[in-house]
Amino acid sequence: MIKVITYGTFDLFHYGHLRLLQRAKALGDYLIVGVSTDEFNAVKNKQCTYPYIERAEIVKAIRYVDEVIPETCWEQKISDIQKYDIDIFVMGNDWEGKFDFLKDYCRVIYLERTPEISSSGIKTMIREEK
Ligand code: C2G
Repeated sequence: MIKVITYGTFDLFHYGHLRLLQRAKALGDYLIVGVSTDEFNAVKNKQCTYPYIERAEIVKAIRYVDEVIPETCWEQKISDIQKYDIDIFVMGNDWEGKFDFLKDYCRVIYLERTPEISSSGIKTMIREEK
């Protein structure tokens, strides 16, 4: 069984997130998603609209996702890859190269980001509609 892992905030879940998870799952048989906790988002300087519990529930409900784990820090990836026996690590290519150090532990694949959509863009659109 080929196991795939990816990580992210997945705030205001949108089509770009869906396509990333869809393509990540297509690379293997089992997809684990590390959803960033609210505390870790503060470390990432990322303002979230939805709290972790809601973001994790939404990701867990996506048909391509087999398991959701909390992402609490930058450093957990290597131990996650070993703990969950991961074959492939996947991220959108806005992270191109940033996780190449994981190549010692599993395959690393960066997937094309979906253009024109982002959680921050959605927030801006809603603000401007007011
Ligand atoms: N993504 C995408 N297309 C978009 C927006 C996002 O493919 N239009 C991808 C990102 O590249 C990422 C995933 O969807 O792989 C989740 O995006 P974010 O929630 O923005 O994740 P991020 O804040 O980049 O956190 O340790 C890794 C970090 O937790 C990644």
